[in-house]
Amino acid sequence: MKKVSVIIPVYNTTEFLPECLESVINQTYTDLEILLINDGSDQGCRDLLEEYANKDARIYLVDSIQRKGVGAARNAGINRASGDFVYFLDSDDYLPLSTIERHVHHIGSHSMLTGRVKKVTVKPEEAGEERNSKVLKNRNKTRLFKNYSVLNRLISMEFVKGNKLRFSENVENYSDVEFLIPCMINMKKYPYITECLYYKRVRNDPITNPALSQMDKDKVVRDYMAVYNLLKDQYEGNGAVSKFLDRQFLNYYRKSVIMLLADQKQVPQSFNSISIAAKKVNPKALKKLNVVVKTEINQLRNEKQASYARLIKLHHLLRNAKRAVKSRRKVYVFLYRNFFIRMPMKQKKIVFESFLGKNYSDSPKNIYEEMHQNYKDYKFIWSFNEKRKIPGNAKQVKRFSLAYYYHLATSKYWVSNSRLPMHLDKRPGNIYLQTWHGTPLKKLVFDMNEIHSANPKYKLHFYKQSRRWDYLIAANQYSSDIFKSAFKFEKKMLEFGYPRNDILHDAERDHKADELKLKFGLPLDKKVILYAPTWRDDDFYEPGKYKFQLRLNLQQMKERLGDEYVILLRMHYFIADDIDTSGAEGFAYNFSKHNDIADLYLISDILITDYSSVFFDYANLKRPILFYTYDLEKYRDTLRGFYINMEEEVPGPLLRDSEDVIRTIENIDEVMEQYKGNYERFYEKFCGWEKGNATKQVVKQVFKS
Ligand code: C2G
Repeated sequence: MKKVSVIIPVYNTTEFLPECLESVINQTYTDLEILLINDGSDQGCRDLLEEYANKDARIYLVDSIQRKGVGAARNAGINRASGDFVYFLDSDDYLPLSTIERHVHHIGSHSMLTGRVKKVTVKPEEAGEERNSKVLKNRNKTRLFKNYSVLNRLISMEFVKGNKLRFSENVENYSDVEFLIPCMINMKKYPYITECLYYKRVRNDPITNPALSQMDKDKVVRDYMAVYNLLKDQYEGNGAVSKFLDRQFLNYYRKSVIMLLADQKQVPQSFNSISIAAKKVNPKALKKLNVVVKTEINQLRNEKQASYARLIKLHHLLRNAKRAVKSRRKVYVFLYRNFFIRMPMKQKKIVFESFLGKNYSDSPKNIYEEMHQNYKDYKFIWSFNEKRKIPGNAKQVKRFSLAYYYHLATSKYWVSNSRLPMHLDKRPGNIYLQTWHGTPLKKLVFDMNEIHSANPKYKLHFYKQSRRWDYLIAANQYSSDIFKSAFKFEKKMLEFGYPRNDILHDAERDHKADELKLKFGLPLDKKVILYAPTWRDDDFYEPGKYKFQLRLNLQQMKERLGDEYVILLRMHYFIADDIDTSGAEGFAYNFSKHNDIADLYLISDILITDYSSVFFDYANLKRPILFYTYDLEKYRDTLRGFYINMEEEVPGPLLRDSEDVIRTIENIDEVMEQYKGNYERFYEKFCGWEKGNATKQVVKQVFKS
């Protein structure tokens, strides 16, 4: 059997290593030499490498205390390798178990065989039946080298040694190009193998532990220029390679450099390295360029930095204007970015928004109501998706309308309980109060390992959006501590409890509850159950539109509980499905579209929820809470993870099916007696700060009056 040297550079990828190494040591092809090249990793990572080296005799650890970069690590692997073939694998990636066998089985006398690199955010489901691989002999070489990567290529050692193939060592990025160019020159055929995958992990956290490709864009561009300059000099005499490099450079200029320079501050930083490279481009290669890019390249070649900066600015203005005409929203964003944010900022104007404009509720509502009664010299704007009936003299704007962008651009204060869009720029002097929308049970943002929800860039986007927050409200010490790590929040935490919960401590709350029951037309002689579940990350139609299947048997509940109770169904604001209450008329009422859940807390005698943060608020009423956790293991162990141990800490029973729920309600007093101790501890830890005056304290702190 031919031996394959699998070369794995490692730099602080502890969280990804087990999946990577397990996928190598369990390969169906066993004649492997597994070379772990430690590139100056921290002790934790090094210990894990040691552990694996002791676990499998085929694993060898090549140590470098100092970090030298992936190029140097791979070169060290080549020097150490004794196999007939080399195969490069990054330590945050992993392989289907038949990948190396398929390569060895099909490479024949070829110098290199290339398979597909598939980008993944979460572990893909194992494919059903394994399909056979075929070798496509003559793949187009430029296509083969389009991703500048040596990954998922089986390469004969003779070819590597014969052509002294090396990786660049003085750059972090694009160190593979120096290795690949001689391959392109010396290979007669460029065979591609089908059904032979390599899983390239797209790290969901480019802030805490970025992959190379997630590093600062200017560093990436500078590395590209360094590699281009090096190879242009190295292959000066080789017309074909030189032409290939020029074409690649101009593509890269259009695709990446221009985008980097959308931020004018980047021009002075990167101009020199790009100018040096541009001078090396053969003038003939400039012929097919459009006039704007051609002029830019000539400015670079003639080192005209000032006029180049003006030109690139005009380039982006025209580009954004051209893109803007594609949609009304883009026109508004263009006007917002180029005109509205240059208009005077009104010092006493506030924009409010709750739950992405979906309703008039939560802490922004309470803060608004406090202010429109006591701060008459302020102007109030509310952002909604649809017009709403609200008190006071606030101006309502439709979310994402022209007025929406105008008022956000010219208001000193923003108050929201959820994130505001990425494309809003924070003006100097803007004050952004993020009230957030609940004490977290489920792991949030940077405390989540895998991202199963619809947006793989969730962490990056969240990081950028939350950098604009000046104030963040925490309802308890537990939230304050968690928000600092989960959101990487370093600015002013407001620790007074939740403005939205003040009503739960209002002396008039029972009176208000009776008024509400009358207003909603609910029978006054019946007790009320509120069912308020949360959403499931992996069950969606599209981002923000989630599915939900009701697992409560309403007919049975009506039969067994209908004499004494009615039930209010309140779906999470992400749920797009309409809940079917047919057959439970007069018993089940759908309140998913009702503005403020706090109204429903007031009139409810029992809350049924699952992993939603609603129970932290409802506990302020010290009324029974039941947890209908029919998918506990999946939700806790796969989807999200929890900050507390539900079985031990929550103030009520965890129930697994509809029958459990009905029986528990039938015996609610005994059941709640069992949870008395839990409930007191829970109340102390999570509701201790709530005194009914959080709104006043927040307003005083933020609006400095
Ligand atoms: N909510 C609601 N109806 C539901 C569920 C939630 O009105 N059926 C409201 C409540 O105000 C709740 C908030 O939405 O506190 C957040 O809902 P969660 O179910 O906790 O889920 P999520 O939106 O993911 O927020 O820190 C808390 C987390 O951020 C969770």
